[in-house]
Amino acid sequence: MASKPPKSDPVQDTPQIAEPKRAAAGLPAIGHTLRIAQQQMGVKRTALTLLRVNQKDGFDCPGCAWPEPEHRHTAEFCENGAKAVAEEATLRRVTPDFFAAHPVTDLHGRSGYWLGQQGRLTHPMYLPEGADRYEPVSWERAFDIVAEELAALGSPDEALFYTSGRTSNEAAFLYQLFARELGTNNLPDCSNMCHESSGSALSETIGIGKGSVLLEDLYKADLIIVAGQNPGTNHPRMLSALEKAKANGAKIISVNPLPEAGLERFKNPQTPQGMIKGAALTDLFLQIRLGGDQALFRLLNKLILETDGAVDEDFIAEHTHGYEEFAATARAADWDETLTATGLTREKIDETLRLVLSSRRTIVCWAMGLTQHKHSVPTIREVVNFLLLRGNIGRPGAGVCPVRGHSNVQGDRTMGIFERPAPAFLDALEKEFGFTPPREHGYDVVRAIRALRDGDAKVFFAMGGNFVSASPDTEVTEAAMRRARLTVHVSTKLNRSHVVTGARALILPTLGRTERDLQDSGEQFVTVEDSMGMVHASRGRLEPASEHLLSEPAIVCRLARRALGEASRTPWEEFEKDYATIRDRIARVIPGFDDFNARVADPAGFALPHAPRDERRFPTATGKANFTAAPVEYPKLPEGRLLLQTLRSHDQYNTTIYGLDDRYRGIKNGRRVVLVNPEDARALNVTDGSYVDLVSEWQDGIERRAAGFRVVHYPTALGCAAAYYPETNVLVPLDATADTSNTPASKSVVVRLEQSTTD
Ligand SMILES: Nc1nc2c(c(=O)[nH]1)N[C@H]1C(S)=C(S)[C@@H](COP(=O)(O)OP(=O)(O)OC[C@H]3O[C@@H](n4cnc5c(=O)[nH]c(N)nc54)[C@H](O)[C@@H]3O)O[C@H]1N2
Ligand SMILES: Nc1nc2c(c(=O)[nH]1)N[C@H]1C(S)=C(S)[C@@H](COP(=O)(O)OP(=O)(O)OC[C@H]3O[C@@H](n4cnc5c(=O)[nH]c(N)nc54)[C@H](O)[C@@H]3O)O[C@H]1N2
Ligand SMILES: [Mo]
Repeated sequence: MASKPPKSDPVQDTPQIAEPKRAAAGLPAIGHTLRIAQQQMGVKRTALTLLRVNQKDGFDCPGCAWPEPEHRHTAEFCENGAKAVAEEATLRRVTPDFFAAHPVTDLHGRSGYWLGQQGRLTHPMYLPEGADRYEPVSWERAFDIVAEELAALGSPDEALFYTSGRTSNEAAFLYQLFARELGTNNLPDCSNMCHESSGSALSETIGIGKGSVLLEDLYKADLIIVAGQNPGTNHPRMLSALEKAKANGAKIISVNPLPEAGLERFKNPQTPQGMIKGAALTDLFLQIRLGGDQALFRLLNKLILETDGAVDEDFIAEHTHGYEEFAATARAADWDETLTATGLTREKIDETLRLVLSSRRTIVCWAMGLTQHKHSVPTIREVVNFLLLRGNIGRPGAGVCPVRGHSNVQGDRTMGIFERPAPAFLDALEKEFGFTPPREHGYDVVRAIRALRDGDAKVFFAMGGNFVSASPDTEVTEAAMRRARLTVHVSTKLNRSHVVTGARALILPTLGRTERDLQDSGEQFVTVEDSMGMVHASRGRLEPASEHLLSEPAIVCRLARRALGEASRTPWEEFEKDYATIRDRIARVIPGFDDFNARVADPAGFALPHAPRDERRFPTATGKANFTAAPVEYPKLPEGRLLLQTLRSHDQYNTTIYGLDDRYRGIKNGRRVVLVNPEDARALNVTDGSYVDLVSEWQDGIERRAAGFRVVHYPTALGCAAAYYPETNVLVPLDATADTSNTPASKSVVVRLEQSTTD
């Protein structure tokens, strides 16, 4: 039997602390998964659904963007993938009766966890101006309302079209087409808060903003460096790949302020011996200070340059640009400064260098630990320098591997969800659809919030996600949203963005990945692109959560017809009926998708071209791979302060909270915790178990406060604290962003701890 959602709220947040775990996955993980899944779906649906994840005729796991292995096990799902599926396939429902019983003011007082646990949205709902209750609305009326507000704008650039990374290629392509036919490039997306820094650094240096390795490259590598990533929780299937790489002889270095369980030891749930014994994954753990990675890679580059024969001179001469200037800068790297910035010892760095020099094929993987700092773009460029030096891009077993988050975030970008589209992409749209796309750049996430705040944007439309909770500076963001004329959310589940609204608001409920998508021409499938540029089909099989749901492509098509009217010559009706016709257009507009419909029929999918990977061709401004030289930066910490990173627990998917435990870190039944090194805690005079407020200090002089966090003594790097997002987003100043990519610097927030007044 599926259980009911929690009744009381706030759900009691009373953290209990045990020793952090040293191993990830394995039996406890499976037991835990089934328990969570059965609470949401019941026993039978759990079995049926989980068997379909990532199977040849099944749906793409909505958990993360890690690629599918070629030979899939019958149960190739991971604990957290299963939780993501259970959240969507839940039997709980949020009906019009629910909204009648819960005015918006009531819902606003609830936690994000409680909201999410209520179940799937079943009907389009409308919040009229001045009202305190959402009421059911017909789809026709809903589209009329959006069209009305769009028509009333002084310019299409007063509308914002946000995307979260679960949206399929087909829906994303239509969505950006609609926005551009309307006349705006305002397409902020979750990527702006996520891997934008990777995209910025990689496009400039290697000519394409995507990773250059395939799964089989990991199996061929001699050395894999995993920096700023917690795969045991966020990309559990990556651990199987690392295990295989290791069996093939690879060494693994993990670079992280925290000793993360999955990287220390992995118990593979897919193999009997793996479940019992587990494999030690990390050969060398570099417990780095937050933001110290650029300094680390800079020094390694200096040391490589100083080693005879360590540099791949032929590669550098033939394929790269900017070597001399880079080399001069790198040679000037300073040991003392590096030790300060990283908190590492000379011995650890020497050991790292030995592993680096004895590897002929090196891969660097990274995620949010590298992308969410002020100096993230130069940090990732330094990683590229590091790989270029020894010719580690564009050959088997080597390359850059930014590990993406949302399951189709990379595909959405490929489909044109980007506020700064390439001119060639717009030319192709113009030619195919016969309209003049806007050329001026649009707003990214941070600029979109400023535009709402300043009254420059008035309509906010979201294709998925939870903008209000995911964005930085919660108070500023909430106030900005409230200034909108209209906020619209295409969603599967209730979240905070539905209750912090503009003057009017709409919730448009949609199908999830797991559900059957039936249109006039028959059953449809959609496509997604994983973190390694592999495109494949995803087909839901479950009965939709409600008969009133529309698919994301259908919502865009109907809205476009209503809002653009006669002005649009695009066959929206045909697109809605048959998604194959959308793919035909994608094939004509986006390079690498030729014969899309035919090729996607192959269950293994197909790889998109990647010039650096496939032919060592670098489509940059110089026509070569670019070395770069930038000053080393790292966060400087004033006396008595800590540097706080805001990260994910094991029981959450971004702003969706599955439960209150963070099993691998030994934390139970509470999320308002702050992990502090015992030595720092002593110096700051805070004991384990005491309650503190986190107060962030930034150059604007404004103090931002998150109250009532339990201090947990934890083996994190000195000076570096950690607490969960989104509770801590109140602390991240809107303007504290990464240079160039404008990504919120949510992994380096300067805080002081104050005795809590609210414990
Ligand atoms: N179950 C689950 N899966 C997910 C998600 C989820 O919320 N839940 N989210 C998805 C999304 S959208 C994304 S983007 C990914 C996120 O995947 P991750 O990037 O793994 O997620 P975070 O929890 O933000 O973890 C950041 C990691 O980097 C480390 N770190 C922080 N700062 C630094 C630094 O300065 N240097 C170094 N070297 N390390 C640092 C942290 O200690 C932590 O281990 O996961 C995706 N998959
Ligand atoms: N402080 C701090 N802030 C961060 C981060 C951090 O590490 N620290 N990480 C950042 C990162 S990496 C990211 S990616 C963003 C995430 O930002 P978002 O992508 O905006 O947030 P999510 O929590 O993933 O969105 C969850 C909501 O998506 C909806 N949803 C789920 N599936 C579907 C679907 O199939 N279709 C539709 N239409 N809706 C669906 C549900 O209603 C659910 O409530 O947050 C960012 N914010
Ligand atoms: Mo992300």
